[in-house]
This record gives sequence, C-alpha cells and structure tokens, in this order.
Amino acid sequence: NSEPAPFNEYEFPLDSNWEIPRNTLILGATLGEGAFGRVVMAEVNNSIVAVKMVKEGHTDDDIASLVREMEVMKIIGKHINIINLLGCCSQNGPLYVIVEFAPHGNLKDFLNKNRPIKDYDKEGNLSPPEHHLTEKHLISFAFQIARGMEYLASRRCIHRDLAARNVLVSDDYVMKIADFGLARDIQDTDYYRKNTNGRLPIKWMAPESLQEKFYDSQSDVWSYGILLWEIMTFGAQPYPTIMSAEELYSYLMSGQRMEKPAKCSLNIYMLMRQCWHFDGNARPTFSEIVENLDKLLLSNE
Ligand code: ACK
Repeated sequence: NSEPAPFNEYEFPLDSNWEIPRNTLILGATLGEGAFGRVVMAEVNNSIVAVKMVKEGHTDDDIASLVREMEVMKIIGKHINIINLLGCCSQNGPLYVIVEFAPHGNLKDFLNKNRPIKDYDKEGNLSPPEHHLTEKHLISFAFQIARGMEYLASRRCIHRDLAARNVLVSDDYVMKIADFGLARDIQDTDYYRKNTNGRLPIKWMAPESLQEKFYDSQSDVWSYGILLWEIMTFGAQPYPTIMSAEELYSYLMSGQRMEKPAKCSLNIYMLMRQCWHFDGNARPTFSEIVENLDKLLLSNE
C-alpha cells in the first residue's frame, strides 16, 4: 500500500522579495545542461530571461545546491558585470531560479567565433573582416571581468572556476561572470577529470589550489591570468601539451609559464605574469588589476 507521490516534491519558504508568479513565465528552448542542472530560455513580462532548474533524476543534494546558489546570489547583490538574479518561482511546483539572459553565450565560444580570419580578395590581398574585435575590445573585456571580480571579492565571494567558459557575453559586449554562486565541492576528485568538452579545469587552478585545495581571491587572480591569456588568444587552449595535474604542478614549480601570445602587448603580458606569481600575496588584487587596465584603456584612446 504505497502512498501516491506528492505533486510537490519539496516545499520552499516564500520570499516575497523575489517570488515571481509562475503563470507569468513562458519557458522556451533549453540553453544547456550543466553538472546538476538545466538552463532554459524563458520570457517574463516581455523580456527574455534564463531559468535554472534541476534535471530529471536529480538528488536532494542537487536541489540543495540550487537553493544555495540562489541564496548566495541574493546576498551578493547586483553588479553590471555578473549574471544577476531576477527572481524565482519557488511555490506550487519545481524551483525555478530566474537570472539575466546573456544573448551571446559564453566568452570562450564567442572569442572562437570572432577569431580574426585571413580573408583574401580576388587579387590576393588581405582584407579586414567586417566587424572584428580590436585589441581595445579585448582589453575592455578583461577590464569588465576584473570589475566583476573586484565586486565579488569585496562581497567575500570566491569563484573557484573563473575561466572564459564561465563568463557570458551580453548585448553591447557586456561581460557577465556566471556561476559565482555555485557551491563547488573541492574535495570531489571529479574536479580533476576532463569536463564534457575534454578540457581540464586544472589548467585554471593556482598552484596552492592544485597542491592543497586552497582557494581565496588571490587564487581567483591566478585563474584570471589564464582567462586573460584566453582572451588575448581568442579562446585557445592553455598549456596544450600538459596532460595531468602532476605534470602542470611540476611545470609551474620549476618556474615555467605560458609564453606571450603573438597578438598581445607587453603590458598585458606583464599583467598575466603578475597574476601567475607562485606566491598568492605577490599577485595583484582585483582592484589593482582594474586600476591597471583602466590606465591601459585610457592610454589606448
Ligand atoms: O556555455 P553555454 O553556451 O552558456 O552553455 C551553457 C548552458 O547554458 C548551461 O549552463 C548557458 N547559460 C547559462 N546561463 C545562461 C544565461 N544566463 N544566459 C545565456 N546562456 C546561459 C551556458
């Protein structure tokens, strides 16, 4: 004599500051699926939003992670260079966490798509692509991400997985840091495995994170340096020949670092190298990075 399954699997406390009536939300296409959740495009009050939810076959832990992510976003507050929380549907049905929609997808794919391609005309001359990204665009991307990270760091938020794949591109080339509210189980050995795209997330990790699983804002700065390298290479793979965490750690221990990308000014490369100081305290803070890039942008005008 089994009980019928309840319609609502879970109950959440109502937070009237954020609750959006479920019937005002029109769900659309799935944008993608992450480790524990799904992101769906939706419309609410004539604007496009992104909705985070758990997948079928989720566990209680998956629900708890989504709730935690939402609560972290509430506490952190708004900034132009992060994906902001817009609201939620938490009553009488599955939990929907409603966030800003970024129409141009993740920064890595965006950079790959906008890679400068050599276009030869009939005479065999090189012609510039119609709307190509200039160095100034690239530095502005880096500046905006540093601003978002400066804000997160000021709110005591450590990202732990800052990479171009976790930055989303909004209209007018506005950069928005995503997934900063995710609780990352850093004890999880899966973190050292290749992700679904075959990338090793270890390549963004600071030595102290690789070695001792230690994370703070200064280890985020290391990852920011790798992200800066991704920007200046239009989304290339860092350390293409390195295959394991052990190999990466000894490479870094011996003082080796990635070379200056071909189309990268010395100023920006110097900033990358500062972010890759073995000692976290010797790396610049996000505020210092913002200041540095602000000056570079002004001098580039
Ligand atoms: O990397 P993507 O193209 O961008 O694929 C993932 C997928 O959903 C699963 O996370 C995309 N995505 C996540 N959040 C948003 C958002 N707020 N706006 C647009 N796309 C998003 C993400």
